[in-house]
Amino acid sequence: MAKKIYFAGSIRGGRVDADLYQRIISYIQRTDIVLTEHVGKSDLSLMEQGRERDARIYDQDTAWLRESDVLIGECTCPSLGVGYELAYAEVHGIPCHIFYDKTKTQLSAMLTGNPYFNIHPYDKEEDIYPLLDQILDR
Ligand code: 6IA
Repeated sequence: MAKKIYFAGSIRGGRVDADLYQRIISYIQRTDIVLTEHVGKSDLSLMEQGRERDARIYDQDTAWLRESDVLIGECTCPSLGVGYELAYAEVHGIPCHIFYDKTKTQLSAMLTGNPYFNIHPYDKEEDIYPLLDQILDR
C-alpha cells in the first residue's frame, strides 16, 4: 500500500533548494503519496499574510503530520518550521529521516544528538535516491 509521506523543506527559511525538493518529491511520488507537495513548488508566496492564514497552515500541516507514515526532511537550508515539524513528529511517534548536504552545512546538534532521528548526510544528490528506495521499502 502507498505510504503517506510528509516531506519537510524550508519555505520562509529560504528557497535556495526548492528545485531539489521538487526532484525528491517527484521521486517519492513514483510509488507513494506526498502530503506536502507544495513545498517543492517554485511559485510559493513567502509573505506573511496574517496570523489567521498562518493558523490555517499550522492546523493543516500538523493534521498531515499526525496522519503521515514517515517524515522525510531535507535540512541543508535551515528552517525553524522544519525543526518544529521534526519535534512534533517525534512527539507523535512518526519515523523521521533527515537528509542534508554535508559539504554545505552542519546540522544542528539538537537533531544529530537525538537518537530518535535517522540522519543521512550526503555528498551529492545522487546519494539520496537509493536511500529513499530503502526508506520506502521499494
Ligand atoms: O519556517 P519555514 O517556513 O521554512 O517552514 C517550512 C516548513 O513549514 C515546511 O516543511 C512546511 O511543511 C511548513 N510550512 C511553512 N509555510 C508553509 C506554507 N505557506 N504552506 C504550507 N506549509 C508551510 C504558505 C504557502 C502556500 C501558499 C502554498
